Amino acid sequence: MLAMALVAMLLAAPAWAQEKSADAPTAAGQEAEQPGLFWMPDAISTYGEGVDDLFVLIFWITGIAFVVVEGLMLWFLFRYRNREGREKAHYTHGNNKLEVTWTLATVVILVFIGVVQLVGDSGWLTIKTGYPEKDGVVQPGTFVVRVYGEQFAWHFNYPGKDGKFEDQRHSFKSPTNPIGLDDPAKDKVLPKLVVPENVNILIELNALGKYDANTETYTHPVLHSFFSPNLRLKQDLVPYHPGKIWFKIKQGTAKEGKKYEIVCAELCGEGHSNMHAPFLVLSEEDLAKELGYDWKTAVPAKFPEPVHYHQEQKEAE
Ligand SMILES: [Cu+2]
Repeated sequence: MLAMALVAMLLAAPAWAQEKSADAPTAAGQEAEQPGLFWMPDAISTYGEGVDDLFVLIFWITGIAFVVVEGLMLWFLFRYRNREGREKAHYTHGNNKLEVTWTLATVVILVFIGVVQLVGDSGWLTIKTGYPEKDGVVQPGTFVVRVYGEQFAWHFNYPGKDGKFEDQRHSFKSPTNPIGLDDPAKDKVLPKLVVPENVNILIELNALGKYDANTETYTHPVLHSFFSPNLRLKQDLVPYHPGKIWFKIKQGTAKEGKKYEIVCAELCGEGHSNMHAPFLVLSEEDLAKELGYDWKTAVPAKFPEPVHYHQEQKEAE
């Protein structure tokens, strides 16, 4: 009964959630976001809809199982409650046939979910294999960014006009060079992620340590997680193991210039909750203004080799 009421509430939610957001004050020039099914934020990546489909499918499978199991439990509690003249409950071994049936049914459901997300072009397989990069070479026409996460900030490193990323060392870090780029004037570093629409975007994720200029040592980077609810994308930043992610903004889904958000989704210290950055989808014109050059003329073919702590120390000696 309770479970049914809960499901009914969930189903009814989008209607009143929408009303509420329409009344809420919004920033100038920004439309109120229309929440999707179950309050989902707008999906703006090409595989976003596929992730939502999978979410809804799993929601219904587990939701129905939840209602059936809890419903039966409540019904049995009521049906076999203590009454005068009733026999006491006694232990029975169970029912082999029933147990084999529900084990096999679970296997079938799991295999079904596994197969479903392999087919089509918006499943898990696409997210994990669709990189616009082959054998370490970036495909032409790809928008490339190096992202650095540190306690507790995000830095977005775009290649400069020369179409190359600068090498990065912790010992180069300073207040005006927060990442520690070899020549920070040659690259573009922003505290926000800006991307174009409808092209492949390839991002390298790096965890950044802290540098102490007095002792000339740096503290090791820690785990963070790059999370964009609107992209339906989340990936850990593993120290010394740069990870790659890719996405493409589906044409017509993102509001140009609207402030979406990148957040850290891995508890990384006491400032973790402050670790978020703006994320904007821009027109080619606005993007050129932000970067100071036309990104299409400056696509790097490769990322610099990752540098490990010991290598950096050797270089320093
Ligand atoms: Cu964090």
